[in-house]
Amino acid sequence: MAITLRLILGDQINPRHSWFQEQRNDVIYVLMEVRQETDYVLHHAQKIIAIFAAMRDFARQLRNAGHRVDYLEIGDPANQHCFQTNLDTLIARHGAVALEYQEPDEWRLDSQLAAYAKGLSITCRMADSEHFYTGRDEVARQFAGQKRWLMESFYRAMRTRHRILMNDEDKPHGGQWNFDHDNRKAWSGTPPEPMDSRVRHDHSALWRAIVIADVKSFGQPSAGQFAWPLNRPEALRQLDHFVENILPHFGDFQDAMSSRASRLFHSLLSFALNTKMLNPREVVARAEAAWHEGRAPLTAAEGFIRQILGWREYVRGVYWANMPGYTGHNVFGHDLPLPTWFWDGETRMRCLAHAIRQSLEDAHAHHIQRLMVIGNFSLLAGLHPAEVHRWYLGVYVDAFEWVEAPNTIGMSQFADGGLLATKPYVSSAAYINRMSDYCKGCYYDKKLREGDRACPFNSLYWDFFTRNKDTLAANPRLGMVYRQLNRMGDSAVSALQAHASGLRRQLERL
Ligand code: FAD
Ligand code: DLZ
Ligand code: SF4
Repeated sequence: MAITLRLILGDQINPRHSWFQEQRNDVIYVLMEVRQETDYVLHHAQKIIAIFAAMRDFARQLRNAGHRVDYLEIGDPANQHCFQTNLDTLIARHGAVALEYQEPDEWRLDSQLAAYAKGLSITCRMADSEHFYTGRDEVARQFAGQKRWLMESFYRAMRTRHRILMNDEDKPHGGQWNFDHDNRKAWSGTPPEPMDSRVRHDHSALWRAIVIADVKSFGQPSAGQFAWPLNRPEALRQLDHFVENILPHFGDFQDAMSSRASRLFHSLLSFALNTKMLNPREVVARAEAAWHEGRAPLTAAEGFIRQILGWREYVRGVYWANMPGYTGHNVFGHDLPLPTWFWDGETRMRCLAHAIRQSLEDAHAHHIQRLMVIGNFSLLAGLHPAEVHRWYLGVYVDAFEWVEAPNTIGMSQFADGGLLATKPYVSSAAYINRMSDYCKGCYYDKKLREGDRACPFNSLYWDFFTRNKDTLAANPRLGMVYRQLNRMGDSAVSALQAHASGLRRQLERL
């Protein structure tokens, strides 16, 4: 029998892919737990466990459905921990005449597998992953010849093309494309944060295998009480729970933060989406239906759909249009190393202590913690964007480079000079105080700009705009900032800069 090997990567856990809809004796599915993937960046323990557990469960499902599977575990002595060498062995072992793989989402693996395929003497084919709304180059095609790319224009085109939240006259429901201005309430404790109803797993045995294989990691493994979904049925249950109980509040509190709540009204669906257990179309359809049926307000449904139909597809397009090279951008020439408290949360800045500790405990933080606390500080302080990128890529359970890098390098660090975002997302303490309870009880004073107890965000904010005047002053969205800076006068600005320089010299002690 002429055997075809089909490689399934750790973020391709999609039982609805057309590959699996027919049973073929001449196809062997291969999955492998390899050091090349665990080690390309230092990973959070939960990310490694979540991927391996999902891969193992997927292999089990495939076998139960009658498919042939060859699975290489992390501790298998035959495992050479590299896709090419393992594939060479498997091709020889099974006498395979063809290799197929689904399009990888990361440039790194895409080019690695393409180079490998070129050198093979057997047939090799890359299949569609059947997941995204858009092809890799669709965003680039929409903006061909245009200097400025805008997520909002892309999002409107997607709404129109896929007829999502559109009326019969092809106009957006509610007369507006975007309800962003309604999505900015702070959270005072009401309504209460929803219960976390996710199924818990005991992955202690898997964790032991990972440790025995000497895979390096950081963060809490939480192996005995593991919360990330194992498979599609669990992800669907999580989606149901979110749509029925949480989505109605998503819009109002989308940008809120709290020291008393880690999840607030976010979906926690990014891991299930990025590993393809869930398809973005079904998630969007559920949110749209909840609005149609009167179970969620339009502001909430639109806000949630914008993240998936808009941002998620858009950042992927930016990634493929700019790789390789995107992760090396550093328009401000920032070069400071990450303070060691990025690895334990031991800082007196209450906002950062909470967001970082939560990231280390849960392998998750919601968008505003990632953007306006950790990312905001990193940019204002002048941390090296490639180091910040590696931290984000390692720490979050949903982090895969195609989505993490544009968010970190582009949206959060503005290191690409504005390819993705129209202005840097930075703020002083005033914004963090408005959107959270972090500043109450913080060692630092949110109102002070200078002195030992002054909130570091304040002087760093003004110093950032002063240092980077040449790059930023012409940006029309920053006119107000520069007018305010001009009004402050040279000596006040110099004093703030001196204070900020002092802070940057002692980041470890903040
Ligand atoms: P929700 O708030 O419930 O949003 C619903 C879904 O929308 C998410 O599951 C996600 O699929 C999508 N989404 C929301 N915002 C974005 C966005 N900006 N870009 C792409 N998709 C989005 N998201 C990742 O999936 N992986 C990452 O590695 C990642 N890194 C980030 C790094 C930085 C610096 C920032 C600022 C954001 C990053 N994001 C990343 C985007 C966002 O923070 C996460 O998608 C979100 O926090 C996941 O939690 P959730 O599922 O509860 O999201
Ligand atoms: C993230 C990850 C990890 C930690 N380990 C593996 C692995 O051992 N085997 C595998 O097939 N995939 C793994 N992954 C997911 C891949 O890194 C992911 O498929 C690529 O980055 C493409 O997006
Ligand atoms: Fe963060 Fe400053 Fe507020 Fe403290 S005062 S929580 S450091 S913003």
